Amino acid sequence: MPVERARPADHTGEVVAAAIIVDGRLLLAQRTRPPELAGQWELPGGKAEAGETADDALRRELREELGVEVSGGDRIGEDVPLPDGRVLRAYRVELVSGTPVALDHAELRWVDGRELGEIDLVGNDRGWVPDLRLHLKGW
Ligand code: DCP
Repeated sequence: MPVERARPADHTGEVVAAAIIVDGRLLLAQRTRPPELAGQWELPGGKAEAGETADDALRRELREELGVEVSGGDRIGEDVPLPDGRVLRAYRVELVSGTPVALDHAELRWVDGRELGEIDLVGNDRGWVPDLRLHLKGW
C-alpha cells in the first residue's frame, strides 16, 4: 500500500455551519469529538473541501451528518476566525427533504431562543446567538 506523503495542511479554507430553523426552533447537534468539544452543541457543518463552494460544502456535510437535503445559504452572524487559520461561517439553510438524524453526532435537539441561551454551545458558535434569536420564538 502506498504511504501517504506528508504535505502541508490546508489552513486557508472555510468551515461552514448550518442554521436550520423550523417553526421558530433551531437545530443543534451534540459533538462527539475531539474530547475537549465532546458533549457541547453546535450548528452542524464542517470543513469545505478543495474546489467546493460554501453551498456545496453545506449540502455535502448535511447529507453526511444528518441525512437531509438542504438549499439556500444566506449568511447569518459574523465570521469566526479559527486558530488553525480557517474561517467559520454560518448560513441559514432550508430543509428540502428528509428528517434530520444524528449520523455523526451524539444527539440532535430543536431549541427555541431561551433554550439557545441555556445550552452548552461550542465557544465558536456563541457569538451568533443574538442573530439567531431574531429568527426564533420563546425569548
Ligand atoms: N466548528 C465550530 N462550530 C461549528 C462547526 C465546526 O466551532 N458549528 C469547528 C470545530 C472544528 C472545525 O470547526 O475545529 C471543523 O469542524 P468539524 O470537525 O466538524 O469539521 P469536519 O466535519 O469537516 O471534520 P472531520 O470530518 O475532519 O472530523
